[in-house]
Amino acid sequence: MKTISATLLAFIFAFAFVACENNNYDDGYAFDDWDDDSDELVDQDEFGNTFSDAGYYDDWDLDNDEFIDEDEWQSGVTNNFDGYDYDTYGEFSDWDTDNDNLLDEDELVIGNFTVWDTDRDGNIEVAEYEEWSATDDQY
Ligand SMILES: [Ca+2]
Ligand SMILES: [Ca+2]
Ligand SMILES: [Ca+2]
Ligand SMILES: [Ca+2]
Repeated sequence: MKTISATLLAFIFAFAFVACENNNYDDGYAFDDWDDDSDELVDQDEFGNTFSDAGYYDDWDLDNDEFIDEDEWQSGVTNNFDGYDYDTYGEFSDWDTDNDNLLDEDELVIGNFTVWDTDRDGNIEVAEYEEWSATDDQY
């Protein structure tokens, strides 16, 4: 019983948090907003949380069918990453790790994280964040 109520509480909290974050949808996000534990690093969990809360998946999903196909991925990459390097960051098939020809939210988060984490050490540092946030208006 204790586990259930704790889970429920976590759910309610998460829901309230998401609802609150959505109010800031158009304001853009600073590095500190992504770095939940303020250790000057954004790990993949922190990245995924803010990516979801900000509704970026919906931005990539142009026809709102809850999946991202190759055309939508192409548009997203072009719009978000000025000078995207396909050799370095991968083709659609590299992002689509389960090979179903669609990107779910996890695949989109990991793909984006990999692009941002330029030195591939598993954390986005401030310099890496600024590298991409300087070249686009969205993130
Ligand atoms: Ca952190
Ligand atoms: Ca879609
Ligand atoms: Ca997939
Ligand atoms: Ca890094």
